[in-house]
Amino acid sequence: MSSDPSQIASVRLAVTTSLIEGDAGGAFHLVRGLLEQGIPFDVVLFDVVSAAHSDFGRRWQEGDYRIADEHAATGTVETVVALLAGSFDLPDDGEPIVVAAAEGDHHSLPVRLASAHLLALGYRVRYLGSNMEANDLAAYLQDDPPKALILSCAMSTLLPGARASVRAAHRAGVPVLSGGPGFGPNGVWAYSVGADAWVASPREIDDVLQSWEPDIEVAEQLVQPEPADVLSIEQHREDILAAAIGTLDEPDRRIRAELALLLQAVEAALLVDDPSLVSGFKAWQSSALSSHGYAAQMPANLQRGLSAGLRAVAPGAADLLDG
Ligand code: B12
Repeated sequence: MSSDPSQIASVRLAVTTSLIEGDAGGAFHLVRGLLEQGIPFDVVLFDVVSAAHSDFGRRWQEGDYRIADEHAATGTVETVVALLAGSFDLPDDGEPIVVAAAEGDHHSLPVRLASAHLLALGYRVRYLGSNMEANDLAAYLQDDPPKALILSCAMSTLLPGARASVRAAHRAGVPVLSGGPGFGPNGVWAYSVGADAWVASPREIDDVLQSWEPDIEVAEQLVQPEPADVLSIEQHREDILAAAIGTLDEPDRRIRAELALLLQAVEAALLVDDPSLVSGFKAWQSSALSSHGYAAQMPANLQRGLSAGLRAVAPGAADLLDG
């Protein structure tokens, strides 16, 4: 059956209301109704369930809700996607696929959506969830290598973790198809961390898997060796952050967390050798701090403090941050 856009829009609105109320049963009932009418699974998954979550996320960022409301909505949508995914039998003859979020990435919804979509297409999907530790991932993939690892990364600050995940898959001889906003605009940083392919939407995964001819050695050749400043930051992280905190006037918990994130952005930019990652992150951080009521000079203070902390141990990183 073809999908009626106005019906899809009205169910999407009703699902958004269920998410606000934390009502997974109500949301599941609504989307099951669409499936029973013959609306395609991918339309229900992405244009209704995921889109309702995005609607909620937008309202959340505009400040209408609290952090706990976001957790409730994401938990509710995850339950709905898990229920949908759970209605498929794992096909014996489906092509084996493993789906996971990068090491350090706690965003599980994108991987749940990708898994449900691939299950519906008949793949034999193993879903490993968020923050999959790279060494454990390598051992798991080695035991029973799938056709590919589908790797998600939600934030560019997490690219070092994504690099560890890609390397783990390659050690096991498994190619990596990557996706998520963490890999940058149009996936610009996916290949710098060694991924074999990148797609903008989970809907494109199947086409790539059916047509690609990945070459792990070639993908690894595109990765530059880890810069010395990255190793130096790893060794001195606590000292760098302590020095930066010392330059600020009684920083609260949020500000300390923002400093650590800014340092991660610098590490990620060094890893992919792209200063625009830091400038993009600084712009996002300024607007996030301002919307949480911090003084206009706070972002510049954080940058100055971190630069001072970095200068002695990783001067190239300090230059990058100042640039
Ligand atoms: C839910 C959420 C969380 C939850 C996640 C819970 C869970 N169980 O998943 C929690 C609370 C854990 C969380 C934590 C954090 N989060 Co968060 N989070 C979000 C939020 C609201 C939704 C993310 C999501 O699930 N999106 C669903 C996906 C499917 O939507 P999408 O990204 O639009 O996806 C499209 C494409 O990008 C693509 N795609 C996306 N992923 C993938 C993957 C694959 C494989 C493929 C093929 C395609 C693909 O397909 C979709 C199109 O159909 C976003 C804001 C937002 N609205 O996106 C912030 C957001 C991602 N978080 C953010 C931040 C800063 C954080 C924290 C640092 C907050 C903090 N101070 O602690 C931590 C970091 C934790 C960590 N180390 O991972 C920022 C990132 C900003 C940046 N510059 O990078 C965002 C953008 C919010 C914001 N604007 O401030 N977060």
